[in-house]
Amino acid sequence: MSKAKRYLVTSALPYANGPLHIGHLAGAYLPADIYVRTLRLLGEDVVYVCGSDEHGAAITIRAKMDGVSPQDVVDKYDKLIKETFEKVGVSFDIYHRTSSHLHHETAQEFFRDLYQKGEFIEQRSEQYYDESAQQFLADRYITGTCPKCQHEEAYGDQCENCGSTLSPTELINPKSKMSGETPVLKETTHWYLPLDKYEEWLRPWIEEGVLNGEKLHDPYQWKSHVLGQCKSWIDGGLQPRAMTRDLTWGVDVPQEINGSEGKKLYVWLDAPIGYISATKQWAKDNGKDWKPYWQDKNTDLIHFIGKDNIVFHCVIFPVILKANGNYILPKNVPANQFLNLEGRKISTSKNWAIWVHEYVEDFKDDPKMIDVLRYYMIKIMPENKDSEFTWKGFQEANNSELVGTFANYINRVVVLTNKYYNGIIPTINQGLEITCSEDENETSSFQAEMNAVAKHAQNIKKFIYQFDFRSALRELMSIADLGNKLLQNNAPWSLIKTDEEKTKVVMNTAAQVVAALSIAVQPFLPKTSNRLRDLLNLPHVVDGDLEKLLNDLSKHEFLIQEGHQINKPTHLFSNLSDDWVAEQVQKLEDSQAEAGIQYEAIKETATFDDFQKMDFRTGVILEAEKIKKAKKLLKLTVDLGFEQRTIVSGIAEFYQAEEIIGKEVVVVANLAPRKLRGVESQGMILMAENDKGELVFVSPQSGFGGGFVVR
Ligand code: B3M
Ligand code: ZN
Repeated sequence: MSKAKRYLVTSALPYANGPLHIGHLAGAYLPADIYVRTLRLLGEDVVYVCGSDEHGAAITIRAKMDGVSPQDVVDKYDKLIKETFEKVGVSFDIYHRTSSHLHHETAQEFFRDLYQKGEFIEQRSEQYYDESAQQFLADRYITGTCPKCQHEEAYGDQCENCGSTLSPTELINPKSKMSGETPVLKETTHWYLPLDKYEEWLRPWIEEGVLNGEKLHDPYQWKSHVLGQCKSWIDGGLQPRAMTRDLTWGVDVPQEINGSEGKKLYVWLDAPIGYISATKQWAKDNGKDWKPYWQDKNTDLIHFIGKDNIVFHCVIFPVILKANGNYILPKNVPANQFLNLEGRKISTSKNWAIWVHEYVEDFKDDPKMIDVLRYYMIKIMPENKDSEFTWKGFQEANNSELVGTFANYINRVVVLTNKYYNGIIPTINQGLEITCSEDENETSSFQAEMNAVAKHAQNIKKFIYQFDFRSALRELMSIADLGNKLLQNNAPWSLIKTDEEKTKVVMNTAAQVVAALSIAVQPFLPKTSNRLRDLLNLPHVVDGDLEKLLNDLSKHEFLIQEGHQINKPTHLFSNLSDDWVAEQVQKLEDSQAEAGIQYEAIKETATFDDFQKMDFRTGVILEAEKIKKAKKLLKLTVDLGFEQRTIVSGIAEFYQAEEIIGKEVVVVANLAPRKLRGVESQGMILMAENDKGELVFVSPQSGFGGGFVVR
């Protein structure tokens, strides 16, 4: 495979149904931003596209909850999301949106092409229909119990708990998200993409990188968890998948197609095409040709996403691109795993999240805090496994690394250069020996130290090409470490008393290290790069400057010239106190508590007659045991006094089996029995959710606050 002539980089289009949280940033945006910034600094031709994903259930359910139109929802959040990305320095070449006319046109062209090529299977089938909302229900409009892991909030197309791909009719106890009622099955026609038909080329393309006998990518450069998910999806048997839905909001199925009335494109057909329409818009805005970026095999197409989007980017979208016939396929899909927060999953509904726009607002008077957030998020980036954001960890990364290593080093060089040479970079005799930064017992030289810096700078480039951003960041910090040791081992503050010429070599070399940092830091901490360049009285970094740095280092060229005047010292970062950490944690808990009073949208009004049908009985738990491979379920034997019941209850995350034996409980005794993990459950235990989102028993003695759920 030859080296790419150009790059088309995408980040997952965020649903415009709410603000961004730090998990989004760490997943699909920060890694992509570092990658494209590095490519630009290496002089590569790269276009980075994204935009708001404005269709699908995520939008219409939000609109219903807020009592506004879907367009109102997307207009509000498209604006907020776009501004937020700008403020944290995610440097798209275009941030577009899928409600645009150009996108609708592009998506319809794709559909028409697939239809005319006969790629679709037209199929009448039964779909869930909500009789009170008077509409068919697409996948995300239906929730129910996952047949694979019993997760009770699984969606019609996917269970986010175990990652299984589902179809709505597989859900146990399906409920409509529009009305809360049980939907009915109704006949409708849709156009299906026969994914099974493409397995023949899909499998070798994914597993070996080979398509029609040509090696297109190296699967060993793909993340193992990405390949693993694709393989299990293909091994599980690809099924025909409906590419249209009965919806009122989305891209219309081209109206010339018979039966298209009231039909929209499935959001996962339309959204990835958003990358192409965004590129078209970028080309229009910049007088460029979009086609080479999507249709020339010398382009590397890279999709940055979160792990829940792997199958759509590695299977469905490539199938659509290949079926069209004019498009390249992705070179890599470096999906990240998930970021957790203070020991818990980030949860929008429970407001357990750090909202990026709120962080930006909180620290709007302290711009360096944007780069502190970027730094810590790169340091803990969930590249190959889920990782954890803690405010304590945030403080440690800032205080010991950004302040202790990076900023202190730079400050010492600037202070001493101003003190000894009035801020003028000294002229040196490069032949003089100095003490080695790596080993205080070894001698070194200007050239040797530049070689050491060059090694780390080359490693930054290597790791970024491998999408290993954590290692790349460590290499950046190794350059600052090298500088610190150069000063420590040569002690210019003493050396100047005995050997001025040698001191000049040490201080000039130290200044070159600072100049190298000012360029190499830019992809990670763009604001810091600009502030550091200002401190050095040098122009801000521009495209090609990393390539120039690597060349200059290899030839021992000065990065900052002898005689150059730098500015007075200023602190790039400052320590964060324990009180500051406590304040952030408190803020998080307060916002979570507030959320506690924002119940899930209250369901449709239940009439008294509805409630009358429920038969509540008291009981005592006689036996309790975990159910194998079902992390949330306990199998209970409950004595109702007049009979004993077996009841399966989703409380295993909150209670140990042995601790609830003997507990008095309230049972919903007249629910239809249902099988969960092979066990027939004959009723439900009444539970209440407290303000921490934990489940507590509604017992015959105790009262309870807040809304209640039945488990
Ligand atoms: N809108 C975001 C998500 O599932 C989804 C990505 C689309 S990328 C084409 O989190
Ligand atoms: Zn599941």
